[in-house]
Amino acid sequence: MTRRVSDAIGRCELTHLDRQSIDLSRARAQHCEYERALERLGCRIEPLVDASDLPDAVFIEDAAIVVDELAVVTRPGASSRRPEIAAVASALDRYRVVRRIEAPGTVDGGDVLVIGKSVFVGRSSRTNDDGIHQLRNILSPFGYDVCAVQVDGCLHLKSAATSLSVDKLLVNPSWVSLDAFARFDFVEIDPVEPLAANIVRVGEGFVYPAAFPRTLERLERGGFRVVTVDVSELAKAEGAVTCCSIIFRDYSGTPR
Ligand code: CIR
Repeated sequence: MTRRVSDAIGRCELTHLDRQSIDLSRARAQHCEYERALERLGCRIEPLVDASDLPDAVFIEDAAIVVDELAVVTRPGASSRRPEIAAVASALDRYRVVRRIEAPGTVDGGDVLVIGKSVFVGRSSRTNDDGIHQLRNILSPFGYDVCAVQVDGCLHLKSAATSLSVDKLLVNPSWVSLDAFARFDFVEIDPVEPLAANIVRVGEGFVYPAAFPRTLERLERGGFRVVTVDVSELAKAEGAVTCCSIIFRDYSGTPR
């Protein structure tokens, strides 16, 4: 599931970056390139309704967490982003039972790293303890182990750690303690590319920003099959690659 780049992206939330002008048509072209890369890895793209007045709507990952058994629609930490969730909830309703994070809880999907039945949740400027508690209550009956992880110096947990396989993570250890991930092996980003720990995994294929050639070299040396995309305009809005999609299995039409 993806959502088109809003006309209003120039008014996006920014936490760690200074505002730079974003070329809208270039951002849209890059977003299309990203969607094509996902298709090459076997995804079917379902674009959501336009949200021309919602600056950050393209970063759809933050609006929901989808696992096999259900979807959890979040309550984003930035209040400007809360109007994004209505359309995401109704689109997901066709695929999953939908649960919600309620006030005073806040969760951004960018803080939620799901690997099998392990769910790591960043405690960040966007995701609070009440939100983590609610997420644990929703997911634990389905056998998920929800573990809070402190995140410092970056926007979301997935700015600091994403999955390369069931037992290997791509990490920036300056932003998250690796103690939380005791059972994992790691590929560390090249230190001159601090934002390089965010990668999209679809099965054994990957979509990754072209902006991090040194870390890409480490990944390729490790045998990972990576498709690169230029997402430089979206990066000006503090968007990474995982945040531009919600990836899940389509069981609709399959009796479960
Ligand atoms: C925000 O600050 O909310 C957006 N400008 C960027 C969100 C990026 N989301 C993500 O990495 N999951």
